[in-house]
Amino acid sequence: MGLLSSKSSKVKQAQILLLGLDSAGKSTLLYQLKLAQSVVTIPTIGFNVEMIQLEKSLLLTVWDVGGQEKMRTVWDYYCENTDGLVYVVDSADKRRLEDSRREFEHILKNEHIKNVPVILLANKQDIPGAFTAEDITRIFKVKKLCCDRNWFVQPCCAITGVGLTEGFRKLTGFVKSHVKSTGDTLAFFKQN
Ligand code: G3D
Repeated sequence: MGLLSSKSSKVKQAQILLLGLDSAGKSTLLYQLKLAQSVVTIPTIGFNVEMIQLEKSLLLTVWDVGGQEKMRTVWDYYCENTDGLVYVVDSADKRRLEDSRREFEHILKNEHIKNVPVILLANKQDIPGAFTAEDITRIFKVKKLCCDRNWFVQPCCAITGVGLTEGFRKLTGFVKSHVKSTGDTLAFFKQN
């Protein structure tokens, strides 16, 4: 992981949509990935954008749109030109798990992200009693809902960073094969 170096002029850019209910851990994981350290977060208002590069040739531009109820109504508008979806679940929030599942099911119906690869991050695995990645796979009916695309459910802890790189590496691989199979092209990243 790291920022673009001045030599990487041939880097392609993929647009990644990062969704999940508020407090799922999106801001924390973005900063953790970016800085490899935990930071104090404030609820996402509007959106955060971060660039993450796990491979020399591919830069992920990650859009964290925010998960509060009023922001969920605009998730659909961000789907256009998306190359990959990362959906973050607070695996310990049993009260809102059904809300999260319902939003997940809804967003997958968006035409713009049809067949687009999905990584579900089963976050907050450090909290005792949290649902496991297997539980989340079953409860979210991922096999059924994502039968038309590549998907993976990655257990993680955004505070420590455990599992994050693995999840985003998996996504990078999926995005590359999706682009190849659809014949789509990714834009080159333009440096100033
Ligand atoms: P959001 O961007 O999805 O809205 P945040 O969520 O990243 O702001 O995280 C919401 C709260 O969950 C934060 O706590 C954050 O520290 C916590 N959190 C995020 N990931 C994890 C995790 O993996 N484990 C645990 N235990 N907590 C996590 P505060 O207290 O700042 O509200």
